[in-house]
Amino acid sequence: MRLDIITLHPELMESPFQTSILKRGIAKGLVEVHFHRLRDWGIGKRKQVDDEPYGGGAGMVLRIEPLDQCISHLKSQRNYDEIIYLTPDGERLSQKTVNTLSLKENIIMICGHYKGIDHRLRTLHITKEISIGDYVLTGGELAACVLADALIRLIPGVINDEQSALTDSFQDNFLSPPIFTRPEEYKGIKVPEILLSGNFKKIEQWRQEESYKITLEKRPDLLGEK
Ligand code: 6GU
Repeated sequence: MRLDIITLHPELMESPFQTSILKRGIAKGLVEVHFHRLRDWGIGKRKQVDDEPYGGGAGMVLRIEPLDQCISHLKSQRNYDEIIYLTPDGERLSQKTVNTLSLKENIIMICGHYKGIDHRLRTLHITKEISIGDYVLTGGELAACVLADALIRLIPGVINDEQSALTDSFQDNFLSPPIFTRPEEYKGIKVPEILLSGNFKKIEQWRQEESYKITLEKRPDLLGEK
C-alpha cells in the first residue's frame, strides 16, 4: 500500500510512523507513506494556501489551486483507488470501512484546516470523506494518523500474529473479553480460574460469553447493528 498525505503540518504527523508497528510495516516495505507539504504548492511569493470565504463569514478556506495541483501531480504518476478528505462532516469511520480500505493499493489523504476546503475539490478529485467521530479537531492531521494506523495494521505481515488483528474488538461487532497475564494474584485480585485450567475449549467458550456480556453492558448499539 502507498499512502500520500497532503498536509500543512507534516511535522505533526511524523512520529506515529516512526514508532512500533507502523515503523516496522514501513521498514518491511509493506507500506509506503509520503507526506506532501501543501505550502510548497502555495500561490505567489507568499505561498498562499487559504483565503476568505465568498459570501462572507468567519474563518478561512483552503484554496482550490494548491490542492488541485498537488493532487493532479500525484495522479499523473499513478492511479489512486481513493482520494480521502478528512473532515468532521464526513462519514464516521468504522472497522468495516477500515477493512475495505486496507485492501487498496494507492490512497491519497487530504488533511483539512480552517473552515474547510473549496467545495469544488469534491467534484474534481475527492472520492470519500471521513470523520473519526462527532467532535472537532484543529485539523485533519490527527484524524489521518488514526485512519493510517487502523489501515496499516491490517496489511498482511505488518502484525506478526495475523490471528491477532482478526480477533480485535469490533472485527466481529463484539468487544474483546477480559485478558490477564502474570502474576496469578495481585493485591488480592485473582485471575479467573478458567484461564488457568488449560481447557482451551472451555476457555474459548468463556471468552465468547464474556465478550457478549461486555458488549451488552458497554455498547448495546453494536449488537443491534448486525
Ligand atoms: Cl477528519 N477533522 C477534523 N478537523 N475534526 C474531526 C475529524 C476530522 N474527525 C472528527 N473530528
